[in-house]
Amino acid sequence: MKYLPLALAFTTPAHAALRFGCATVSIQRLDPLVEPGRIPSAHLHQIVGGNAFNATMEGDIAEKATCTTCTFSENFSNYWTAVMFFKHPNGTYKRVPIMQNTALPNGINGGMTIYYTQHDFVSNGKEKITAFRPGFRMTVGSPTYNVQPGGRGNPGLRFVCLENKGTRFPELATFPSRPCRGGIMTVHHFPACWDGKNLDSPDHQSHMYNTVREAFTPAGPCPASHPVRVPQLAFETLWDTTEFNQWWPEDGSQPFVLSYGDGGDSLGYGTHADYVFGWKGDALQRAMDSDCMFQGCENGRPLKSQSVAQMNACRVKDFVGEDIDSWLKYLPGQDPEKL
Ligand SMILES: *[C@@H]1O[C@H](CO)[C@@H](O)[C@H](O)[C@H]1NC(C)=O
Ligand SMILES: *[C@@H]1O[C@H](CO)[C@@H](O)[C@H](O)[C@H]1NC(C)=O
Ligand SMILES: CC(=O)N[C@H]1CO[C@H](CO)[C@@H](O)[C@@H]1O
Repeated sequence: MKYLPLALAFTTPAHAALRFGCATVSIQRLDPLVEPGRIPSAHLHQIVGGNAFNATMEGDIAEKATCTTCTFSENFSNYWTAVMFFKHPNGTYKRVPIMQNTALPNGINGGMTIYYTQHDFVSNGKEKITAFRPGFRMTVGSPTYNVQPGGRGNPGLRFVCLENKGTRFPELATFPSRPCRGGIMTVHHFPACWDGKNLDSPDHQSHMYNTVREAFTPAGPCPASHPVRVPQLAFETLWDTTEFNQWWPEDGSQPFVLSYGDGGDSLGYGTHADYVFGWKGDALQRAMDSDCMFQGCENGRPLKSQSVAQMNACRVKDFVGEDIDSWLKYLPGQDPEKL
């Protein structure tokens, strides 16, 4: 089968853009950003990146990790999202497997595709892109959004009904309303305007400002309150929903849910993602200042990279130790007898 290019076509690779795969480092109920220190956290996450991921993460995690599941080998950021489940008409839940994206090296175990772009895929918008600093963290979206927050919602948070792994359009604000032949992709674009001062904020969002538009198209200018343009960070996760299409409910209702229970009637508006910066030294700044594109940034030009086997070998201990893979009566964390 022939796949379409992963991203929009580009002709002049004049400015830096990072795109790389990260294998799953852990799937468990921890959330060091929103619920620090709580074991287990309220809902399940899929985490990729460095092995310093833990219930509590403070300071510069690049100093604490020893490996990462991402292509770029010495830089230990963590990236996480909710996990997708299928709700069978018989009322039980099954975790949806994560599959590898197209255009990445073969054999990556689950995980996500991570992007750090400048303005879009073809230019830097003639602006200096300032890398995140040690200790920086942020979230985008919120599990509490259970209605459409006006218009088409946050244009950076999208679902794609895949015909195959290369399908990118249309981008949907909600879970697809029909079975998708090639699975479902979730996309999380983070805000790219920073206040220039705070590494975090009480809601993990107000130090950032969102000018993001759909589908990696150029974002608007940063406002005076958040004047510093940082890399445009985005995650893509491909969920292999195909084995569940045979059980699509007869009443036509949408059967997929995110791990905090959003989906079904609330359609997935609560989709969200989290980021903790963990590149060592000035590695990300050097990449953003360079002209490298995608795989062209690997092998020391300017970033050191590692093999898929090394990526897959990095792991975080399971601190929670609960069953997440059987047909479950409740989503992890939602058994009323254990709340
Ligand atoms: C994770 O946190 C626990 C305490 O909650 C600590 O004992 C452990 O050393 C930490 N692990 C890592 C890899 O930082
Ligand atoms: C629900 O359906 C699945 C798939 O057929 C099956 O494996 C599971 O045991 C069923 N659970 C119940 C409670 O019927
Ligand atoms: C891949 C990459 O950029 N690696 C860099 C991570 O950070 C260290 C500095 O501690 C650099 O030496 C690596 O080149």
